[in-house]
Amino acid sequence: MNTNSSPSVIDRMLSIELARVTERAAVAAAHLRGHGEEDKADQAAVDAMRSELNKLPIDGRVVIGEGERDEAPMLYIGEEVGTKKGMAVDIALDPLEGTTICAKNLPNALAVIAVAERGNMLYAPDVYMDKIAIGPGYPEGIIDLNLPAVENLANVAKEKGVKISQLTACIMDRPRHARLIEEVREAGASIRLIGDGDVAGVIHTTDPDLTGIDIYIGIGGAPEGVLAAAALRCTGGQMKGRLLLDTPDKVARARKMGVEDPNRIYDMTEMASGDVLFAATGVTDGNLLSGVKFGRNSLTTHTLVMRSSSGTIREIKAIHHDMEKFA
Ligand code: VTB
Repeated sequence: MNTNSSPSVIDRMLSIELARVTERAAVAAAHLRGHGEEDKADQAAVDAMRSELNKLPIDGRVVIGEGERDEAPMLYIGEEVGTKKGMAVDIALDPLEGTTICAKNLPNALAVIAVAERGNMLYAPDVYMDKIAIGPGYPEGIIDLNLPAVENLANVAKEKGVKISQLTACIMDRPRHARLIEEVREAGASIRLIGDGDVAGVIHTTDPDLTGIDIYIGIGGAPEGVLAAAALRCTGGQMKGRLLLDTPDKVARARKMGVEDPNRIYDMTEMASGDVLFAATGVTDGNLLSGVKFGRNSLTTHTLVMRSSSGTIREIKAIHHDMEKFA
């Protein structure tokens, strides 16, 4: 059972509408899979997501987006989206999570969006976040960012009823994780090293039988942390995040966005609270979602749509025949 549920506040019709938004972005990016052009693929996804998002009957505000207004002309933080004739909501989005993955046509690039009631998403600056996450079914509080990796692994193994050597941790392949990787290997766990895409990495913990991932550990982008937290709110699971504010400038930027305690550890329910909707469409093939498939007279998308208030998780395989719309 999903223990993270919340009262239903946002119109549930919107969750299905969100699938259209991520489908469009995913298809736009998929046209450029393997082309080696990160920026071009990202821009295509941004354009597509933005035009679809602006059709939704919401008074939307982007809180996690493509960047600050001066660096991102579209879907920047603070941009108002939607028809304005609906509920006031905050939106976290990443039209192409894993631009490099897409450019190389490697697994798990996604188009992602999350919607919450206004004021219910953490306004995370574009800094790093230390993250740890596990899927549903574990007692509350068994992961702790202040504990060494080996202890977190031991706790998860004990609760799962397996040896540490039967656990797999997902970690991003970065020099900053050298020590963490060593620690996890010394503890005896297996590691899946990923090049990018830690939103997918966190989501993969929710279904270890399918993905082979039990726990996500490591430092990635804070915006991606909020998106991942929104997803886990819907699937169940646990996640903690701490912003890495290691310079006075970052502390000041975070303060401007309302972060008072720079060392605070956020629970997933503090990163995305209340009623949350989440949608992700696969761009490239992945462990949970298939990538966009271009057929002769149709194209196929695979999307996850979830809602925290009901805990419903829908997988939508959509066959689109109106190909010109996606050209
Ligand atoms: C991640 C990952 C992204 O950035 O959060 C990461 O999910 C963090 O930054 O796909 P670094 O690349 O600097 O480590 C991405 O890899 C790219 O946006």
